[in-house]
Amino acid sequence: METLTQISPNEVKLKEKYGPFINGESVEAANGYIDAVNAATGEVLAQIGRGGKEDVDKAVKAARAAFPGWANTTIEERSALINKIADVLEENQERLKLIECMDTGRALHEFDLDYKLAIYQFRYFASAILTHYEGASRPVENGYLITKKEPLGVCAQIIPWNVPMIMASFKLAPALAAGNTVVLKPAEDACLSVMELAKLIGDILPKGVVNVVPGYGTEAGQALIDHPDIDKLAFTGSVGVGKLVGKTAGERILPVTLELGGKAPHIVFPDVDIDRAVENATLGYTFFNGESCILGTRLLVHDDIYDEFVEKLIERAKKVKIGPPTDRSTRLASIINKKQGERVLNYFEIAKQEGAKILYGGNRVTVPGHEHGYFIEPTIIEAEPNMRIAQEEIFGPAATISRWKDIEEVIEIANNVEYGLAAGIMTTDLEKALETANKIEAGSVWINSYFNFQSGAPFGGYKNSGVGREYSKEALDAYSQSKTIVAAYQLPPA
Ligand code: TXE
Repeated sequence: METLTQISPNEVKLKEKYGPFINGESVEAANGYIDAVNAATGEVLAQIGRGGKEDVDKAVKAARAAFPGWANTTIEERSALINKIADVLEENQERLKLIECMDTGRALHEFDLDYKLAIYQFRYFASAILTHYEGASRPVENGYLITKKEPLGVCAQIIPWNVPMIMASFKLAPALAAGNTVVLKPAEDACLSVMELAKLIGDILPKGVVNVVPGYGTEAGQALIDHPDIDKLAFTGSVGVGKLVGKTAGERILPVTLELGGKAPHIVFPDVDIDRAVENATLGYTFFNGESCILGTRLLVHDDIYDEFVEKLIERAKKVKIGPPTDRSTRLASIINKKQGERVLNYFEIAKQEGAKILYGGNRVTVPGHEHGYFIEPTIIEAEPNMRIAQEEIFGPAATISRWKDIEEVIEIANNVEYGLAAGIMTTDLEKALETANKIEAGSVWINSYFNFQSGAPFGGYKNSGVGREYSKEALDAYSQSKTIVAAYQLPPA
């Protein structure tokens, strides 16, 4: 693969303007446009619609009008069409990866995983829908009982900027498979690949089935969750906005799926091969540029190997190549924007004030030609488990590290956070690993291999990490409702 350091918007043939995608076409945004910028260089890549009430209303109306037709397609038809979405994503993936790389500032090589997961997601739900809703009926006295699954209607979905295509696929695939129509609001900070996907989907699905309204959270996002004609809310993002979405769902009695933050423990037992464990731990806290809720950001290392592990972890951190996002050899690139970059750096200051020790990193670095970007060193912080730096989501390439001696004690530490999205365990003793995994309060636990995503494996959080599960048949249930029909052969005697 060619090594590129910088790509111009022309090379990936970006459009100048991406208005909201409504009823099968890109339309003019009612409230004008905002700049989509290259996170690392600051270059304006394109204009995206500044979605507001009017655009959201049009999108919901289009989704509502498309709903009966889509809901009445057979599962075989829907399956075939969703597979076609996977096909076009596959065909267009190299271009979309470049677009997303520039838009988010993340290293290009990472998008191989993002797009693999996104494509799998559409394929998985295209297939799962064929077997999930098998007919169920049974005789009852003087008649029959039938249970059936029905789609919910118009789903409002809001996604963040860190992994746009993964997020779009997690939201769209199960909703469409279950027979719903959608209004999706991607993040204002990175949505170009999703706008491109909308166009590709527009060539496959009937008009109005998928609508995408870009824009700010407080404008397009708020207008979407407040719209009176939606039937389901699905959100991935911060806990703060998640609570707002949850509150709206509660007030309006709408089903809701929330995927919020994380602060995953990564527990290292003393029996591990230290070099391999260091590799897995490094991947676990630096991948996705550190901007992901599933990262293993709390390293809990057994006392017996702690010193050697720390030494090797630092050596490994020194080798993580920081560079231009579009260079395929780069392993760590730019944080999405100044606000998030400053937030990460501020956490390092908080850590120091709390008495935590920065063992390596902690600084912003400059990459020539990319001075706009926030490139942050992989950062290792020795901290007490109750310090803010070890409790709050940093969303940057940083991990805290602390030692443990007793297994019950480390499980308590692992669970003593508000989050419960993911966790990692490294050991050669499978019995110990499974026993520990059982006691960990997290939706996903990866043993000896961080980010071991598998199709069909429910993904979601315990505690403040959210409500509901994606990536599995459970998501089909989250986008459907059951109806029970009890039919008697005849009226009871008068
Ligand atoms: O999130 P927001 P931000 C965490 C991470 C990060 C922090 C802040 O710790 O540092 O959140 O990130 C839309 N009504 N995560 O500020 O604001 C917004 O436009 C409706 C974890 O970017 O939650 C975007 O599309 N929508 C996370 C989406 O919500 C609103 C991924 C997420 O943005 C809205 C991202 C409103 N009032 C950040 N306000 C994860 N779980 O992976 C904002 N939005």
